[in-house]
Amino acid sequence: MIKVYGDLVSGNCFKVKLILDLTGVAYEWIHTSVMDGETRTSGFLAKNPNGRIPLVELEPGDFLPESNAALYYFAQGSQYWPDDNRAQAEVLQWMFFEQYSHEPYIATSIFKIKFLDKEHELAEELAAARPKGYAALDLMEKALSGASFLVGEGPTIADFALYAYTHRAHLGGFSLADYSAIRAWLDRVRALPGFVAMPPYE
Ligand SMILES: N[C@@H](CCC(=O)N[C@@H](CS)C(=O)NCC(=O)O)C(=O)O
Repeated sequence: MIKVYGDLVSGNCFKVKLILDLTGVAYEWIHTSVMDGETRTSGFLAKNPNGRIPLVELEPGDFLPESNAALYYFAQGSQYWPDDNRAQAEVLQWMFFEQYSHEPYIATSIFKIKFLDKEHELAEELAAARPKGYAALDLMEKALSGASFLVGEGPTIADFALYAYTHRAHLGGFSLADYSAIRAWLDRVRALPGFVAMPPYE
């Protein structure tokens, strides 16, 4: 059985759970905590030298790191990966955008505030991330105004890649109050059959 090393407080890990739940693939979840240093043990580094979760073990000893690589892998043959090359390129465009223009500002702000508990200590860094995170949200809002999903008519892994940290953006100090198209899109993702929510932040 497929194994996923991850922690459900992480949006990157949640992406993998989401695609597996939505496509009905059975998996074993192996809780691996960043905060307890479990991604940096010699045992874990032997599995993923990059020392990060999520990590998928497809077959014993066959490891696939990177959340968006996992989204791609498990979406093959499903409705969440389009057939058309142009649409595939657009899905990838959003997934690269997520890693370069969204996650580095929104996810890292959540981490600094909620997990490191350093909102005051890191106030300058957080303030610098704020306009960049909002720029990513502005771009998504524009794309989703008049569209149900990011690419084409139905949900794709582009939506799942961006759902992960957008629905928790408030935890990083980003308000979605002015983003009605994003909020409606979040609801559409949540309404997909098989969707299982990320556990609430304690
Ligand atoms: N680009 C990677 C990022 C993975 C990542 O940064 N994971 C964090 C948790 S969300 C982690 O494992 N951090 C542990 C560390 O850096 O030591 C992905 O999308 O999977």
